[in-house]
Amino acid sequence: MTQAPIPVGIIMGSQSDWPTMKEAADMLDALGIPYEAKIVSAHRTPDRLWDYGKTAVDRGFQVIIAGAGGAAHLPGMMASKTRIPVIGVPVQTKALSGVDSLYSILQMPRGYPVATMAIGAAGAANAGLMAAGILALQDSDLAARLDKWRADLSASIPQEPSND
Ligand code: RP5
Repeated sequence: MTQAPIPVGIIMGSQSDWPTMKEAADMLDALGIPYEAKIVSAHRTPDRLWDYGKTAVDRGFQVIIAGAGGAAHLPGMMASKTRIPVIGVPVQTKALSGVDSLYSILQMPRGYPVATMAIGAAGAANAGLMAAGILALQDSDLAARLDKWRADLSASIPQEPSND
Protein backbone atom coordinates (compact mmCIF):
# COMPACT_ATOMS: atom_id res chain seq x y z
CA MET A 1 0.00 0.00 0.00
CA THR A 2 1.36 3.43 -0.89
CA GLN A 3 1.50 5.97 1.91
CA ALA A 4 -0.53 9.20 1.73
CA PRO A 5 1.71 12.16 0.87
CA ILE A 6 2.76 14.50 3.66
CA PRO A 7 0.58 17.62 3.16
CA VAL A 8 2.77 20.28 4.81
CA GLY A 9 6.42 21.05 4.29
CA ILE A 10 8.09 23.26 6.88
CA ILE A 11 11.36 24.76 5.71
CA MET A 12 13.73 27.19 7.42
CA GLY A 13 16.94 28.92 6.54
CA SER A 14 18.97 27.74 9.52
CA GLN A 15 19.01 25.53 12.58
CA SER A 16 18.75 28.80 14.53
CA ASP A 17 15.24 29.29 13.09
CA TRP A 18 13.94 26.02 14.58
CA PRO A 19 12.87 27.36 18.02
CA THR A 20 10.57 29.74 16.13
CA MET A 21 9.46 27.31 13.44
CA LYS A 22 8.78 24.60 16.02
CA GLU A 23 5.74 26.69 16.98
CA ALA A 24 4.29 25.89 13.56
CA ALA A 25 5.21 22.22 13.94
CA ASP A 26 3.65 22.09 17.43
CA MET A 27 0.43 23.55 16.06
CA LEU A 28 0.30 20.98 13.27
CA ASP A 29 0.94 18.24 15.85
CA ALA A 30 -1.91 19.58 18.01
CA LEU A 31 -4.26 19.41 15.03
CA GLY A 32 -3.09 15.99 13.85
CA ILE A 33 -1.57 17.20 10.57
CA PRO A 34 1.48 15.34 9.22
CA TYR A 35 4.45 17.45 8.13
CA GLU A 36 8.15 17.24 7.49
CA ALA A 37 10.66 19.86 8.61
CA LYS A 38 13.89 20.63 6.70
CA ILE A 39 16.67 23.19 6.69
CA VAL A 40 16.73 24.76 3.23
CA SER A 41 18.68 28.01 2.90
CA ALA A 42 18.23 30.38 -0.03
CA HIS A 43 21.82 31.55 0.35
CA ARG A 44 23.74 28.64 1.84
CA THR A 45 22.03 25.74 0.04
CA PRO A 46 20.51 27.21 -3.14
CA ASP A 47 20.60 23.85 -4.94
CA ARG A 48 18.64 22.25 -2.10
CA LEU A 49 16.05 25.05 -2.40
CA TRP A 50 15.79 24.49 -6.15
CA ASP A 51 15.36 20.71 -5.80
CA TYR A 52 12.75 21.16 -3.07
CA GLY A 53 10.74 23.62 -5.14
CA LYS A 54 11.03 21.55 -8.31
CA THR A 55 9.74 18.36 -6.66
CA ALA A 56 7.20 19.85 -4.21
CA VAL A 57 4.12 19.29 -6.42
CA ASP A 58 5.08 15.70 -7.26
CA ARG A 59 5.76 14.97 -3.61
CA GLY A 60 2.15 15.93 -2.82
CA PHE A 61 2.65 18.94 -0.57
CA GLN A 62 -0.41 21.17 -0.32
CA VAL A 63 1.13 23.96 1.74
CA ILE A 64 4.70 25.05 2.42
CA ILE A 65 5.55 27.02 5.56
CA ALA A 66 8.85 28.84 5.08
CA GLY A 67 10.65 30.75 7.83
CA ALA A 68 13.81 32.82 7.57
CA GLY A 69 15.48 35.82 9.18
CA GLY A 70 17.41 38.86 7.98
CA ALA A 71 17.73 38.88 4.19
CA ALA A 72 14.93 36.35 4.23
CA HIS A 73 14.68 35.23 0.61
CA LEU A 74 13.63 31.64 1.25
CA PRO A 75 9.81 32.04 1.20
CA GLY A 76 9.84 34.22 -1.90
CA MET A 77 12.30 32.05 -3.78
CA MET A 78 10.23 28.99 -2.93
CA ALA A 79 7.10 30.77 -4.17
CA SER A 80 8.90 31.50 -7.43
CA LYS A 81 9.71 27.82 -7.87
CA THR A 82 6.37 26.15 -7.03
CA ARG A 83 2.69 27.00 -7.31
CA ILE A 84 2.01 25.38 -3.93
CA PRO A 85 0.88 28.13 -1.51
CA VAL A 86 3.80 29.41 0.58
CA ILE A 87 3.19 30.84 4.05
CA GLY A 88 6.12 33.01 5.13
CA VAL A 89 7.30 33.42 8.71
CA PRO A 90 9.64 36.34 9.44
CA VAL A 91 12.08 35.15 12.10
CA GLN A 92 13.04 37.75 14.73
CA THR A 93 16.61 39.04 14.34
CA LYS A 94 18.98 40.65 16.83
CA ALA A 95 20.07 43.56 14.64
CA LEU A 96 16.68 44.76 13.37
CA SER A 97 14.17 42.81 15.50
CA GLY A 98 12.77 40.97 12.48
CA VAL A 99 11.54 44.01 10.57
CA ASP A 100 14.24 43.12 8.03
CA SER A 101 12.80 39.60 7.75
CA LEU A 102 9.23 40.94 7.55
CA TYR A 103 9.94 43.33 4.69
CA SER A 104 12.06 40.76 2.85
CA ILE A 105 9.19 38.26 2.92
CA LEU A 106 6.26 40.63 2.54
CA GLN A 107 7.23 42.79 -0.41
CA MET A 108 6.92 40.27 -3.22
CA PRO A 109 6.51 41.47 -6.79
CA ARG A 110 3.18 40.93 -8.53
CA GLY A 111 2.79 37.33 -9.66
CA TYR A 112 4.56 35.46 -6.84
CA PRO A 113 2.61 35.80 -3.59
CA VAL A 114 3.75 34.76 -0.14
CA ALA A 115 1.15 34.77 2.67
CA THR A 116 3.23 36.60 5.27
CA MET A 117 2.63 36.08 8.98
CA ALA A 118 3.62 38.22 11.98
CA ILE A 119 7.24 38.30 13.18
CA GLY A 120 8.41 35.44 15.40
CA ALA A 121 6.67 32.79 17.46
CA ALA A 122 3.10 34.09 17.04
CA GLY A 123 3.62 34.23 13.29
CA ALA A 124 4.91 30.66 13.22
CA ALA A 125 1.98 29.36 15.27
CA ASN A 126 -0.39 31.25 13.00
CA ALA A 127 1.32 29.71 9.97
CA GLY A 128 0.36 26.31 11.38
CA LEU A 129 -3.21 27.49 11.83
CA MET A 130 -3.31 29.01 8.34
CA ALA A 131 -2.07 25.73 6.85
CA ALA A 132 -4.75 23.90 8.85
CA GLY A 133 -7.43 26.25 7.53
CA ILE A 134 -6.35 25.63 3.93
CA LEU A 135 -6.28 21.85 4.37
CA ALA A 136 -9.61 21.91 6.25
CA LEU A 137 -11.34 23.17 3.09
CA GLN A 138 -11.04 19.62 1.74
CA ASP A 139 -11.02 17.64 5.00
CA SER A 140 -14.13 17.71 7.20
CA ASP A 141 -12.48 15.81 10.09
CA LEU A 142 -9.71 18.37 10.24
CA ALA A 143 -12.28 21.18 9.93
CA ALA A 144 -14.01 19.82 13.06
CA ARG A 145 -10.67 19.64 14.94
CA LEU A 146 -9.84 23.22 13.92
CA ASP A 147 -13.28 24.47 14.97
CA LYS A 148 -12.81 22.79 18.36
CA TRP A 149 -9.33 24.28 18.74
CA ARG A 150 -10.74 27.74 18.09
CA ALA A 151 -13.70 27.24 20.44
CA ASP A 152 -11.34 25.99 23.19
CA LEU A 153 -9.18 29.09 22.79
CA SER A 154 -12.21 31.34 23.05
CA ALA A 155 -13.44 29.48 26.13
CA SER A 156 -10.03 29.86 27.82
CA ILE A 157 -10.24 33.68 27.77
CA PRO A 158 -11.60 34.98 31.10
CA GLN A 159 -14.37 37.56 31.19
CA GLU A 160 -12.62 39.70 33.81
CA PRO A 161 -8.96 40.69 34.25
CA SER A 162 -7.14 39.16 37.18
CA ASN A 163 -4.63 40.76 39.60
CA ASP A 164 -2.59 37.53 39.90
C1 RP5 B 1 18.91 33.25 7.62
O1 RP5 B 1 19.92 33.81 8.37
C2 RP5 B 1 18.30 32.22 8.50
O2 RP5 B 1 16.95 32.04 8.17
C3 RP5 B 1 18.48 32.75 9.89
O3 RP5 B 1 17.31 33.34 10.39
C4 RP5 B 1 19.57 33.80 9.72
C5 RP5 B 1 20.76 33.56 10.59
O4 RP5 B 1 21.25 32.26 10.37
P1 RP5 B 1 22.40 31.66 11.27
O5 RP5 B 1 23.60 32.54 11.09
O6 RP5 B 1 21.90 31.65 12.68
O7 RP5 B 1 22.62 30.25 10.76
O8 RP5 B 1 19.37 32.68 6.45
